[in-house]
Amino acid sequence: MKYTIALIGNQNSGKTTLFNQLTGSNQHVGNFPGVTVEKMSGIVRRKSELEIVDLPGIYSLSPYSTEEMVTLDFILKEKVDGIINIADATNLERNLYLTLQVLELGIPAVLALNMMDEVISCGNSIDVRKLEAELGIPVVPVVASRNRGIDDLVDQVALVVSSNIKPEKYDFCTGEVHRAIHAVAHVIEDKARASDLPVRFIASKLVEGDDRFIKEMSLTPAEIDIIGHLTEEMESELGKDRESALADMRYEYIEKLSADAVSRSCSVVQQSFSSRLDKWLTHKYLAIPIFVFAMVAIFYLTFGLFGSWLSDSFAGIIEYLIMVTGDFLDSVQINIAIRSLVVEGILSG
Ligand SMILES: Nc1nc2c(ncn2[C@@H]2O[C@H](COP(=O)(O)OP(=O)(O)O)[C@@H](O)[C@H]2O)c(=O)[nH]1
Ligand SMILES: [Mg+2]
Repeated sequence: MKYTIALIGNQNSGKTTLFNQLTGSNQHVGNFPGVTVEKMSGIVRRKSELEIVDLPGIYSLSPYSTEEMVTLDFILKEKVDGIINIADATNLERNLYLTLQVLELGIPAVLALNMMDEVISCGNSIDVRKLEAELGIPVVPVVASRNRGIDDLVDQVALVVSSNIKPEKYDFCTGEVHRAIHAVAHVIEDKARASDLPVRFIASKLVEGDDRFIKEMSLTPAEIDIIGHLTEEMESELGKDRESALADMRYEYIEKLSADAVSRSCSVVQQSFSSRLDKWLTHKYLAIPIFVFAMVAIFYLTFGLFGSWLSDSFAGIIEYLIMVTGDFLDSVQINIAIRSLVVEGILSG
């Protein structure tokens, strides 16, 4: 039996490094059909029944970029048997966003926590067992660049795919989002199954506003109407749009999870500062006032404070020049007309 495993993760999470460790030189380069996105595949060294496909680096399974669409199409159309989701453990919160979407796919998956060397050398620690219990899939700490944890990862992957062990959990939402997703799942259930699409994942997509799969499932106008209505209800109850509702729900869950499972004695100050800054600069209501304030401040500094300092210092220099030149011309007893021309004409002018 041969199994196809998709390797997915954020950019710079160490995907290519891990891919190389897993496959050695057994690699094959190709393209995804119709796009110029490179597709690397290779056979796992110790387990030749596992074929790994290194997919493009992505941050979510939403259709925001070609890479994200290519990845999702590949996973759904090629019917991959399993997923290795690699996460940069030094940046766990951002990386887990993709993980929550992966779990909804209902495909056997393993989370590879990469860059554990950096987490440890920084003095932090991650409770892997807690993560595993909360996420409902095997979590394996690895250091891809030093070939650590790779054998364990391969064993876990072989186990989940050969026994078809699907993620135990996929429901991370509460309240209005929960209600909307479940109601939509109920509406589409039969047709999604008939089209061999993961019900829960597609329900979240529809609530999020991603309509890509409507055609494939041949939903009726009445069904589409119901979905629209359920989503609008959720938006008005929560007072935010559908995309924010889902993103906020995922981040809330992740924040709680990482507060439980990650202990930080060293904080990556720069990262948290820039992400905090980002949060304000891209805030829904505050972004524009902050932008206007920044522009006014720059304008004031240039033409106000700094400008007046510049013109004051310039005037001071000229006055000094007039005085020095006048004294000099007096001392050499130059013609009064020339002195007047230089001092009152040229310099003062
Ligand atoms: N410290 C450390 N660095 C790693 C590890 N894995 C990968 N890297 C480095 O992280 C960077 C990005 O890795 P790469 O495999 O190109 O990431 P990709 O964008 O996900 O394919 C490279 O400089 C790697 O050498 C790891 O476990 N620990
Ligand atoms: Mg890469």
